[in-house]
Amino acid sequence: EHSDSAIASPLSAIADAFEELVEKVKDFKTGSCDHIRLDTFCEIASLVTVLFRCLGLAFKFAEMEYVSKLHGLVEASKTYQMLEDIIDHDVANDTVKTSGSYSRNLRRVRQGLDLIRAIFEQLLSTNDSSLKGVASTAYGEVCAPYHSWTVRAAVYAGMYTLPTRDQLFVKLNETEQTAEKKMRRYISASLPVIEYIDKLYLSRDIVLDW
Ligand code: 1PZ
Repeated sequence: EHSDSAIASPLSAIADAFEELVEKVKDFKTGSCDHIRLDTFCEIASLVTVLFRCLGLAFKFAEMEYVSKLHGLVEASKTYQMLEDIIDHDVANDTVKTSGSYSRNLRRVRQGLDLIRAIFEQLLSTNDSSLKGVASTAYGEVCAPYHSWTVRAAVYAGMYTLPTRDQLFVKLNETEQTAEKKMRRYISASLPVIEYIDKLYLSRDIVLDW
């Protein structure tokens, strides 16, 4: 039911969806929060894939990677109801960090959401007409420490093919002015969700260095 508005303004749809989701986690610290349903999380995480399409062919690989991790979680949602259920499943089977496991896919999707947050923060704090610096800083902060040397080299090489800042906003059906508020809304709403996911691991003594 979100589809018309999602096409007109993908950024609005993304910000709206995260704000709705964050309602569930905002009382996490007081212990009175609802837990996040896996199917709901997958739906919301799939909204951000429109952003990849603005980046050009060089980032097709990033899109395919992200979508494949998300697909694993969609499959899991047929069996497991809540985010914590997949982590408990992998803890019990000693597969938390195993390639392709639910917990590992969740960790990767979470890194993708955090990367978008970092990109938006960079876009708000610079006026560079090129996206290369914005993207390199955000990627270096959020994802590079956890990616192999080969992947990092490919990503940095791809940075030269990114559209310009203006082209990005045009593709998103936005202007600098209309995008600014929506990016701020995503930053505020995604942070508690990201923190919530991290706590699911940390509370089970899983160190997040991978
Ligand atoms: C406007 C600014 C544009 C910035 C573009 C920055 C793009 C960064 C692209 C990152 C590509 C990552 C490619 C491959 C990563 C894989 O090594 C890992 C492996 O996981 P494993 O199988 O070992 O568990 N895969 C991932 O981390 C999943 C996908 C991450 C992609 C997130 C991209 C989000 C980009 C948002 C763009 C707006």
